[in-house]
Amino acid sequence: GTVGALLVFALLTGAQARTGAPQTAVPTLPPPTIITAQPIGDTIYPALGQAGLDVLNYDLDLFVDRPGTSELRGTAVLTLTATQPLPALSLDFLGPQVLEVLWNGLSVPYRQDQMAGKLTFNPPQPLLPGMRAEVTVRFAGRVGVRPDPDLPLDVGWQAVPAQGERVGANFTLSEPDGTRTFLPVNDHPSDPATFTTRVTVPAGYTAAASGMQQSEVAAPNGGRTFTFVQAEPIPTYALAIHVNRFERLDSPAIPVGVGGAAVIRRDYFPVGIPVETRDAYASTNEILGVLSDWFGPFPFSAYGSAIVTPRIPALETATLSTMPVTSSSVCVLVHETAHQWFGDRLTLADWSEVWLNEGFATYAELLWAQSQGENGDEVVRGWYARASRTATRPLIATTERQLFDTTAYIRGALALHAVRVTVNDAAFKTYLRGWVVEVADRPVTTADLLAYTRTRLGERAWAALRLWAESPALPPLPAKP
Ligand code: MET
Repeated sequence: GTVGALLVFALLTGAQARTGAPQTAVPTLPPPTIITAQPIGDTIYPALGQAGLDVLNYDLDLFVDRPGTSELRGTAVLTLTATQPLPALSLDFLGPQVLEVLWNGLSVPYRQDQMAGKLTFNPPQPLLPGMRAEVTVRFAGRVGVRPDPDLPLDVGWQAVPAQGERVGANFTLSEPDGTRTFLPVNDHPSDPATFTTRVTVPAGYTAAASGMQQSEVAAPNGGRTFTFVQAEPIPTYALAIHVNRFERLDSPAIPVGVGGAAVIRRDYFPVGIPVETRDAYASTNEILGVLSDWFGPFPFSAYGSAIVTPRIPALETATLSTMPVTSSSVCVLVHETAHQWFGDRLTLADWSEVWLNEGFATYAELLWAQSQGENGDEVVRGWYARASRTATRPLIATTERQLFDTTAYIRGALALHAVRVTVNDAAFKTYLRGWVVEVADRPVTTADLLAYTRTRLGERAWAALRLWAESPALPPLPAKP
């Protein structure tokens, strides 16, 4: 936790400092300016993000000239505001060389520290609460993934080389902090933002991204530029970008949105994958129907999946779940679809709270099974047996390795079941729907859920959740009294 205390950046102290105005002869450097930017203070990732920075929108213009490689060039325009005066700005960026940083259109000096993964600069005046600014970052080069033995995969911009009949492809798989491998971002779920994503790809390729497709236009040499608008704020890791030779399958829109609004339905299947891969996705509309009954209106205006060929975990990228061929089952699809509410719409205040995503998404698998006529006891007993076989811990994670462990998923789901058995299903449904509304405009914590549970359902439900959240040992199997 000491890295979280304060990050100090020496700005303009020599070779690493660049100016965005190369036409000016390099002047004598001004005296070294020491600027400070404090990270958000995440308990698992203490260096991520900047405290007091609020990114409202990311406008991205990306060029994938050679799909299947790690080459990426582009421009990110961030619309920023602040919740405290910020004399220095510090974005998370592990990506390639930055070519230019503009502050409201004017070039500013910057420092790119690839070791720390920070792109730091001083605006001409501090960014004050209530002010808005636009920062433009232009970059080009090789982007990568962030290797990490404590995560189930290397997160970030994935490159899938051509193989046999299949062309090279790229996609994002970024939870928890992979977006910074290819974009300058405030890379923390407590600062969700909207996105406009323009992706230019070579002839024969399709780009897909989170949000609604706004246009597809011709680009030089037979290429195409696809533009997507993600109009509702999402955490940075939930941004999907896919480049592949895709077949897009459009299905009838389904009226499960806010106020019964139609949710656009489209799925992207890479050309050449086994045709049975598609079977699970035929259930998407039914899944949306069942889950919106329990959780309330679907929070986005489109939903579907983009299928990828590497054997990796699935991810709940917003409006467009990223689904490996090897995870193309209804159960995984239910889980990722539930995350659209829990993770993408409701966002985490801290990575240690990730069970609030995974526990709810796992619980959705039981709700789905019951909607298909199963009574569910077997699912719960199976979960309990699994949790009993594994080391357990209180729900709030204390290490990175715990983020996606059995406790986060299974004990998290059992905790919700422990709440459910204290009330009837109608009350439980109102409780789930209310939670989505209650915390819609701030990142969530376990403390929030406990307080909400006590207010909504009373002492017994609260005590049950508290036991499941806090007990060092595994509490007894939840059962109806
Ligand atoms: N949130 C994902 C899931 O359980 C896991 C991502 S692993 C970094 O669906």
